[in-house]
Amino acid sequence: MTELEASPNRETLLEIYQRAVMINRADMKFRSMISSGKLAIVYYPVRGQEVLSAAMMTALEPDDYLVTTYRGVHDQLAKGVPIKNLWAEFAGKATGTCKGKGGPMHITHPESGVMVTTGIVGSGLPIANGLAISSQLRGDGRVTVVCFGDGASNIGAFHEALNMASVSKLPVIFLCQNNLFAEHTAYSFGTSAKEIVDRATGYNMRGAQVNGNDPIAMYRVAKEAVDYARDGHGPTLVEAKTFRFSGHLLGDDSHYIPAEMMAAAKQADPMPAFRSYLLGLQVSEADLTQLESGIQTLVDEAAQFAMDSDYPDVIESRRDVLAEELP
Ligand SMILES: Cc1ncc(C[n+]2csc(CCOP(=O)(O)OP(=O)(O)O)c2C)c(N)n1
Repeated sequence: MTELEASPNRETLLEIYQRAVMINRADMKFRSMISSGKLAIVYYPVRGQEVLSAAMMTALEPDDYLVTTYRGVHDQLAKGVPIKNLWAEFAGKATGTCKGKGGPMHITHPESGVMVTTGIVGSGLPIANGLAISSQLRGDGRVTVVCFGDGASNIGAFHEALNMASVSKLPVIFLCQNNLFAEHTAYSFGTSAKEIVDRATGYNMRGAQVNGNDPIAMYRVAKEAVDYARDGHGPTLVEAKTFRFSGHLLGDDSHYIPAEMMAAAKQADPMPAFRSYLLGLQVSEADLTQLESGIQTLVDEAAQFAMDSDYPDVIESRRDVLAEELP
């Protein structure tokens, strides 16, 4: 762990840990419910990327904006989407964040700043610019974070968005969660840049590269980028290095990830490492266990809430779609 001046204090670290555990337990619950046939959805695992997202979202204010992707449950939970409504939306139920009409790939919850979740790779970046322009015009002081993977940095929209954000000094953070694989494609197979952060230079933009699995380093980089944007200096491209501990989606056996690479990543699992670090800060084992079991209860209750909720009435499919509501 790095010990730097702008490091998060003990209270902030506990906040990050709490969010990371929520993500971790939710991810495991989704897997077990899908695997046992209780939930029939396409699921993009986030195990391994918990700390990165928890640290980034802790550096934001509740009304800051977030745009994320299909692999976004870590971002959404860390940003504060109520877990019961998130779970219900995943299950397509009327109590979901979008009344069951969006599903896992379209989680939207403006009350917690989650404005868009998209399944179209790279498409979130220009949308984030739009949100940032609105903040700039209104002078509301909000910062927008847009999350995407390493593969998305090869899409045209990435390059257009970085150029525009730099020209207009938009209050936006481009957070590339570099997990070294795009769908089933290794980084070096599809990405020309040695480091994604180097692409910031081409757009005369501030760039920062960080070990996203280190909560202290990740929080510091996140906070600096947030302060920079909020103070009117413009965007930052953050490349956070991480790893996903499973295939692209649940059911993908990840055979294309070299076994030794997977083993090394699991050996460096950020969750137990973070836990040990907190114990070293004189946080007691009893306090951590209590925190973890409290979160497990919330996750279990959210899953049950989703299962017990009704599916939307068929009329819902026609509501909120056209400007004029149909009778
Ligand atoms: C425009 C577009 N092209 C292709 C796809 C199919 N696709 C879905 S996810 C994905 C890989 C994206 O990888 P990356 O950006 O690294 O994100 P990760 O899944 O690793 O988080 C691809 C190619 C898509 N959804 N949208």
